Amino acid sequence: MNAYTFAKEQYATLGIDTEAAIKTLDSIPVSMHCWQGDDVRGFEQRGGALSGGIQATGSHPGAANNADELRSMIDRALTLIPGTTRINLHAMYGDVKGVERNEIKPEHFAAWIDWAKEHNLAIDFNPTLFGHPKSADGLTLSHPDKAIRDFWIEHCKRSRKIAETFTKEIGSPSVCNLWIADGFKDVPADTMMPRKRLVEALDEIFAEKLDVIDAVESKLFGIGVESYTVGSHEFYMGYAAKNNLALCLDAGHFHPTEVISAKISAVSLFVQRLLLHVSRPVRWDSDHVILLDDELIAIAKEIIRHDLSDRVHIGLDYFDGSIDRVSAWAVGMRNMRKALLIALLEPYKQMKEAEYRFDFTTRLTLTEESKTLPWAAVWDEYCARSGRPVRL
Ligand code: RNT
Ligand code: ZN
Repeated sequence: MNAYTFAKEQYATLGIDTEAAIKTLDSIPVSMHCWQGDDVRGFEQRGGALSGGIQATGSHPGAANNADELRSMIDRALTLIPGTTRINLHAMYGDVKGVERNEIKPEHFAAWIDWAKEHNLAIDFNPTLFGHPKSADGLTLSHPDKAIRDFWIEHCKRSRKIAETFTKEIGSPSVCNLWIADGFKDVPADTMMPRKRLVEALDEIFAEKLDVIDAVESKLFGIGVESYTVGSHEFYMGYAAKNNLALCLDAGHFHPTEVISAKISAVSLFVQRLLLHVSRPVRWDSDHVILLDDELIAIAKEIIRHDLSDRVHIGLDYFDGSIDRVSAWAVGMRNMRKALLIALLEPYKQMKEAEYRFDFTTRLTLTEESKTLPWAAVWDEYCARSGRPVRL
């Protein structure tokens, strides 16, 4: 008997159908972030450093220098990654050399659309509001200067149009996520005014109804923006709920003992959609490659247990320049899917039933014993059937 057949039988005794799990696993989209491929530099070639309090470190050779190189790196990664993959682009990754951010158009992304169609990939999108002279004060959409606000508002409106073009051309709704670094290094006197300006700017950006899934991403702090962030969690939680947008929860954007897995069921009762930026913060929002660790599995379990995969969009968000970048994608994407598989194969029904009868002993026993169920044999089978390597 091979390992998979044995695993299938073991799971069947618990009422778990491994074939159904494999099918569901394969269909859940995971959006792969293009910015791991070039350490978040983009292709504007303005020579500016990454800003906004995020940082890619490491000097492993092979960072993409242009869109063709990036696409061929993604091509290689895709040969290692099973399942439904989407590609997550930032505005600075189009054919945008010499193009100002308030002038970007769908045509600057024509090569990405052609490539995505060829590969049967859907595309998600992000306006880029960092790494630019007009973000140098540390404020963009909340800047006191209306001309600067208007520049970024225009960039965001155009980004939504580009995302809508992806939706239409590819036939799958594009998730368009807005993150800004706006904030202060030191304690501000007026915490209110920048937030009021941000509300006004967002109202303008989202005024036009477009065929995209709009998301907004909060943050606690960044390097050089330690004391105050305009777009805090409470800010965007309120804004998203009130305006029916998706709320983006990034694993690295909260206090060190907070985890996003603990937020999913609560927030999902008040916002229609969530976007997850699955990342690994090491002591700060360091954006390390995600491991198959307890938190990753907890995130996957929250999505699967509550049947949220239609309205919780999974995207990865990390960038490590110290290792091979294709491997960084492959390891992280496979880990996300392994976590989903573990979640799909747990005896949740029995655990829940025990809990409902206040039988916490059985709940604990099932939780712990299920950790050594042979999920890895199912994973190997899934990789082999998908034509992807069982081991990297
Ligand atoms: C930064 C945010 C944001 C970025 C990407 C590049 O802290 O997490 O999502 O990582 O937009
Ligand atoms: Zn993020």
